[in-house]
This record gives sequence, C-alpha cells and structure tokens, in this order.
Amino acid sequence: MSSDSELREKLTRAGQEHVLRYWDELSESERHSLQRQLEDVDLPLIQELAAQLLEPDDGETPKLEPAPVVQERGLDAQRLAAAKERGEAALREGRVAAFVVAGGQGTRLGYPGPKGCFEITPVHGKSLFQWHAEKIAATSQRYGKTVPWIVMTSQANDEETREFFERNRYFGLASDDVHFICQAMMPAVGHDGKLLLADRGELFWSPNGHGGSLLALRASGTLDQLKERGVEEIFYFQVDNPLLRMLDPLFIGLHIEEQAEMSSKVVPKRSPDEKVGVVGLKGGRFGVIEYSDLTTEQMEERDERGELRYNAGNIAIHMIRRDFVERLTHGGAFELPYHKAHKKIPHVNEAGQRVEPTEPNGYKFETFVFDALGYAKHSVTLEVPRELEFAPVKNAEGDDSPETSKEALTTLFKSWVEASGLDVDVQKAAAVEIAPSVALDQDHFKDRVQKGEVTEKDVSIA
Ligand code: UD2
Repeated sequence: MSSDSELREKLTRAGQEHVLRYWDELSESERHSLQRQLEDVDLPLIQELAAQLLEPDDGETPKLEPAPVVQERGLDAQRLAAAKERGEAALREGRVAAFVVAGGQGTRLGYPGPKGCFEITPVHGKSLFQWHAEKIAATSQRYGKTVPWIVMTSQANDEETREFFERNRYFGLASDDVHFICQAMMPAVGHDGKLLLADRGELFWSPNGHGGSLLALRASGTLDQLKERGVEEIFYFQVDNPLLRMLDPLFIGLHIEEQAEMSSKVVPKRSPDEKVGVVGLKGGRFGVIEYSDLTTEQMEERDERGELRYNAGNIAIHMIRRDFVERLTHGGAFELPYHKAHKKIPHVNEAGQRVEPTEPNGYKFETFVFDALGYAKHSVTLEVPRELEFAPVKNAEGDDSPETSKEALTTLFKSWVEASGLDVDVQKAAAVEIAPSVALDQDHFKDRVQKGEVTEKDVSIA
C-alpha cells in the first residue's frame, strides 16, 4: 500500500484530491478502507473518461447498417435438422455452459433484492433463479450431461444471491455445478468529472456493466475450470427474461456450424421506440447500438417492404466461445469501451452533508458485453419469435412488467397444451404453468404427451 503522502500526490496529479477532504476525521480503519478503495481506482482511466464528458457532443449520427439475419423459417429442413443435431451433440458431449448475468441493480423494477429472487411464474410463483435453474437441470437431464451454470453477481448483491441459492438448496442442482463470479465495480463522477463520495470515507461504486462479465470469467479462474471440464461454448443470458429458450440447440448448432466466436438472438422490434438495442453492422463489424443512441430518424426509418430498417432487437442472448473470451482477456489489459449513464447519485457534498439528488447529478460508467461482437471473427444473428422467447421483467408496471411477463408464459403454455391434444381446457384459465422438468419446448411437450409420459396432471392451472 502506498503511503499517505504518495496517495495524496497521486490524487492531486489526477485532480481528485478532494476525496481526502475528510481524511483527518476518519478512524484508522476508515482510512485504511478508503486507501484500499483508492488503490482499486484506475485514475488514468477516470481522467480519460472525465475528459470525454467535458468534450462537446460531436452530434454525429452513429453509422449503422442492418445486420444479416437468419430466420428459423428461412432455413430449409435439412439445414435446420443438421444445426439442431449439432447443438444437441454439443450438449450431449458436455461442451456447453450456461452463464447468467445478474449483477445489475434492477432499479426500474423497484424490487429491493437481487432481481433473480423475484417471483415470476404464473401459477407457482417460482423465482427467476429457480425457473432458470429448473431449465438447466431439465436440459442436463434430457441430454444426459450436466450443464455447469455460472452466475455473475456484483458486490451490490453477491451475498444475498449466494444466500438465496443456499437457502433453496441450489434448486436441486449440485452446488459444484453452480459457479458464482463477482464482477468489478466502477466509481462514479459528478458533472465536473470529480469522483463522488458515498460517505466521508467511501467512494460511490456501481457495477461496471455486463461487459465486466468477460473479465470476471477470466479473473475468477472460471475460464480455466470450464476448459478442464471440456466446455467450449458459453450460453449467455440476462436474469430478467423467464421466457428464454434455455440452451436452445438450434442457436448453439448454428453458431458452431458458422464457426462464430460470438452470436446473438434478436426479435423484430415491437415499436420504433422500444427500449432494446439494435444488432447491426458498424463499419462492417457486428455490434449493437443502444436504444438511447439511435436517432429518431434511425428509429423510424423503414425499408422498401415497410419494415423498420433497424429492426433486429437485441434480447441479450449470446453464444460466446470460451477461447474467444480467452483471446480477448489474455494479458489482462483488455477493456471494452465505457458508456456513460447520467444518473441520480447519492453522495456526501463539500459541506459533509448527505445529498439524495432529485435530478441526475453525475455519471456511472459501464461496459456492454455486446461491444465484444465487434472483435468476433464470425457472428450469427438468429431472429426468433418474441412470443416464444422474450418477455423480460424490467418495469413495475406497463410494458415489460411482471404482469406482461406472466401473461406471455401463460400464453406459451396454453399453446403447448392446445397443440398436444391433451384434454385440458386451458382457454379460459387465468394462468397456466408447465415445469421445465415436464418439457422444454412445444415439440418436446407434444412428444411426451404422445408417449404417455406427460398427462393432464403435469399442467398447472389457476
Ligand atoms: C438491455 C440491453 C438492451 C436490450 C435489453 C433486452 C444494455 C445496455 N442494454 O437493456 O439493448 O437488449 O437488455 O432485455 O445491456 N447487469 C449486470 N451487471 C451490470 C449491469 C447489468 O450483470 O453491471 C445485468 C443485469 O443484472 C441484467 C442485464 O445485465 O440481467 C441487463 O441489464 P439492464 O436491465 O441494465 O439492461 P436494459 O434492460 O437497460
């Protein structure tokens, strides 16, 4: 650890000495803690990001071309069957791991705990984590090989998340097959680029964005563990989407066939202003433009068929090759670009008072995993039907809320029951639920009904 004077000098050079304003009032242990935090700050990086904040916006429209998109219905039967078979073979051979990013703070939903603990299934009220766990267990069962699960948390929710898993006995999974990794944090700055203090002896920190997942995989040693287990592919998803088609063999297979390093699933956008990023080509390379970065013209532009030109809504489901992450993070110097988010950041002001701002007063910095697409040698973008795969829980009410997400699950399960010929009247039911252990998709369900392995009792109705 550097001495007090070295630290002060370093901070002064970086224009951040104000963080020591309360130094003399701190106890020995508080000083120790602040010193440790300051040593974790990449001051040159903060300086660079702060300088960018102060630069005037160049007003340039981000250049984007629509990405070539593969649609399931556009594939001929032979190609479809071959890709599925390839994906299933990878699952049978234990070459795929599941990876959920759950380090975010879920502010929009207004739920106090980790979002994965939120109860979401329409009849039994299972949590998002339990629902994902059951799908992973059912996939492992179906293909006869355990799929390891990596759960990324952040310091904001790591302890609570682990406790939740322990309390629930890992939802039936073996604890050895669930790997928790914790992403790094980033300090926040005010409008003037100065580091904000959450308390007199504490910087304000927030998770460094889901892009931090790639470095966290490396730093935690998980990449090596996956390699030892023979895992070559990582199925990446967000914690908030219970409709997700977990470990979809078609997606896995297409990605492997194309020798892609990172691939994405997309859905056609619901409306021009839907809050999803758009997968496209930036300077000829794959990437995502975040909804907040699209201009109104870009959002509304239509092609000759009248479809939105930038219509490939990113649902944040990716296949990522393990050796791609190894290549990117080799040597530890790799960093995805930081994006700034203008936020209300509680802090201690110059007078030593705690301030809970009512207007955005500073910036948090995050990296986004989809920026890694630009480094991938090949990438597949698979368009899937929204009603089968995407119903996230983002807001407390309205679009993308628990209500719409539960409705989407019920609608999906009703369609399974109706297509199976099972004698259950689901039409008028308010809620329908079918456990992942019963079936993972409509064809699987139908097949099991036909074989007599699944009966009316396996459909829960409320
Ligand atoms: C994300 C995408 C958006 C769209 C949408 C689909 C970004 C920036 N935007 O929007 O393009 O695809 O999802 O659902 O990603 N997380 C972490 N650590 C962090 C921050 C987030 O693990 O530091 C996790 C979080 O727990 C959640 C996921 O990443 O599972 C998405 O985070 P979000 O809710 O902030 O992203 P959102 O909905 O604005």
